Amino acid sequence: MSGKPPNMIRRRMMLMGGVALGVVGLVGYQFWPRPIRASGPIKFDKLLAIPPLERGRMQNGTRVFDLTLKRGSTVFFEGIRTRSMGINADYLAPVLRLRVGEKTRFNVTNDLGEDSTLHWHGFSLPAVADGGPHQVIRPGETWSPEFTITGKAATMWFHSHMFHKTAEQVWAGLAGMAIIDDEESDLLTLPRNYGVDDIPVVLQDRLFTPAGQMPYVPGMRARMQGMIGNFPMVNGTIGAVFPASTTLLRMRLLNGSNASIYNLRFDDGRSFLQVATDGGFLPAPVRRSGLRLAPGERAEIVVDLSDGQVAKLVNRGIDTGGGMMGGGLPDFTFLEIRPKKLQVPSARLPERLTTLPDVDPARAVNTRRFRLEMGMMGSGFAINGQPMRMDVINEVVKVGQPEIWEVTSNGMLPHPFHVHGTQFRIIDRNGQPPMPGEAGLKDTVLVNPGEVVRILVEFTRYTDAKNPYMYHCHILEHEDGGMMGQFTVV
Ligand SMILES: [Cu+2]
Repeated sequence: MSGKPPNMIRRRMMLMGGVALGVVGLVGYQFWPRPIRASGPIKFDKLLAIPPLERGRMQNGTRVFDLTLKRGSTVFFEGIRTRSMGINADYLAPVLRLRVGEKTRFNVTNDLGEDSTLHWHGFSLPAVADGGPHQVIRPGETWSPEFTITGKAATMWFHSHMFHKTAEQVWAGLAGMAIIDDEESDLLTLPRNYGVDDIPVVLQDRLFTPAGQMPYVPGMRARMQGMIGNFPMVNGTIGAVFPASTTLLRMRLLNGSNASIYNLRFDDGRSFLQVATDGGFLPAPVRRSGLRLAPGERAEIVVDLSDGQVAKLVNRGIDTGGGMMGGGLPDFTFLEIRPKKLQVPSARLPERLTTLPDVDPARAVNTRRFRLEMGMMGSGFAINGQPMRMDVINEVVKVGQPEIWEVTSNGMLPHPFHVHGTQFRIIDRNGQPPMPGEAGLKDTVLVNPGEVVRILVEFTRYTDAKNPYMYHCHILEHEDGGMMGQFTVV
């Protein structure tokens, strides 16, 4: 692991922080941003923010959501208002509750004063409703994509996908979680009382200045490895505590950071059960003691709190594979879960959760290769030698024909590869079948240096010769830099 302060910005911040601390003391701020360190400097004394549930309204058989992208200010540190962006909120968004089979419309109004988009990450939908770089919402305009929710019960998310501005706008807060239910999830005896035993856990880190702002100013290193923060947060709460009233707690983990790959575990080493990947339930719960979650990925876990002991969700720094370049993250705590004295006993978890078809690469009619490329100096981002260009369609895929996509990278950094408009399955990593925890439906897969990752991709429903979907690295600085391509489904 690599626990040293990873860059000069951070060291300079510490110095500036020291100088400014005196000044701040004078004006009476009670808390001061400090760099990420082993859970020390952050006081865990704030209730975890649980975003309100938004169920929309029914209008002629369509579920309708009114969403506004806006600027706001957020109190991350007592006494300091930090400029931020959000969706019907000052930072992040309400959790949208959706249902498989329901026709759904989102009226997305842009009050930011700058161009933006809203991408439905993980959803199978028509390309024109995807919210990628081509569905720009101009300031003051409203964009109203409409589609039927398909697939399975899952934890999805949505975020800005504005070309060259995704990293900056997501950093400011333009992202949120969506929970999809279906008939299968209705019947499972999993914790599902929102905010009580079933909680959203949006994991992020942000780099705060001594004045408590989080401007998006990537230096050369950040353009190369992505913007890494000095404070971890959960649902926008720094130093979050969740009082748990039940013996089992379901946590819907989403890595909503720009660039950080989190190595999650509990501080006391307790194991937990993973019940879902990006696109829905695993066939059966998988017992794990740690979980690596890259930007864009989700995992649902259930943790047993019946021992009544505090459980801290922590990042344990390991080398991300980049060596000096990758840097890795130090150890820190995201969240303290404090069981209440009187615990409500939870129902036993089911042994089977869903059925998934076997991954059969023999079904594939075609193989495509994607080589993720970057140069040394925070430039040269490309896929197969081609940096993202809005007017170039890189691939044309036939509907209903499964394909093998073989993904590799040229450099020393791991890259989370995300495909729009579908859920895929991992065939293998360097010839080895995926571990049980990623053997389910996926839309984002981490490609480690030197690794050949093969995925089975299929588009079954929508065709559009004109409007493309995207595939890209979900390290947002890499994406904005050009590690992205476009494909149509015909
Ligand atoms: Cu990348």
